[in-house]
Amino acid sequence: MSRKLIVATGNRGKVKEINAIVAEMGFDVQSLLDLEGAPEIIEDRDTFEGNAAKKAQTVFDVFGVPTLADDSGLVVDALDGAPGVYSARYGGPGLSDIERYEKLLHELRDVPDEQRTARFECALAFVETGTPPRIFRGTIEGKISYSPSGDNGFGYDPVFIPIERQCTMAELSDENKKKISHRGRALRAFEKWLKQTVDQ
Ligand code: ITT
Repeated sequence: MSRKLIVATGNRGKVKEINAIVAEMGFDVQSLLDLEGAPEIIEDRDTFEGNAAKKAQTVFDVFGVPTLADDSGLVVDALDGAPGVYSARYGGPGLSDIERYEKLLHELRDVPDEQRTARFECALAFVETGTPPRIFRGTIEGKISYSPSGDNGFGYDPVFIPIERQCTMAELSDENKKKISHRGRALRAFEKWLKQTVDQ
């Protein structure tokens, strides 16, 4: 019988990317988009790890099912690390993904190429019965483009050029994004740990 897992996110882009990987691991997955009675979670921690742990623990406490949460964002060096943990709320509530990355491009309009360095970071937190949250991390380095390009992925993907690539993250296939992305890397760390705990 497959093992149940709740993916504690309501972000459709994340659900798609995470489900593709954890379903392959043999989990019977549900996200907050499938569940009624999901708690509201105030993301008030100042690190990706802190917010991921809070999301996973809060959802686990309500449903009692092993839970994986993702907190992630874009860290831009020329903006002293912004938007960082505020990536989903950058520019204020109610903006679309497009309005948010347009604001970012506007803020960086006078920043020269060599200073446009940035990275996506992801912290995954996994909670199951009787354990504190376990954290898995992933990062991808890159640069912010001057204009958006591509329509795959979500969020800031159209304006992020991964290091050693000539295109934005939104121009990569799902398969190629998974191989190099912050989330793909964190998920592989989670998978490795799971295999080790099963083998013990
Ligand atoms: P949940 O809390 O429900 O998971 P959220 O969108 O609010 O959804 P976060 O607080 O972790 O999640 O914010 C992450 C934001 O960072 C996300 O909304 C995107 O704007 C951006 N982001 C994270 N991963 C990304 C990716 O792979 N590609 C593009 N943008 C990404």
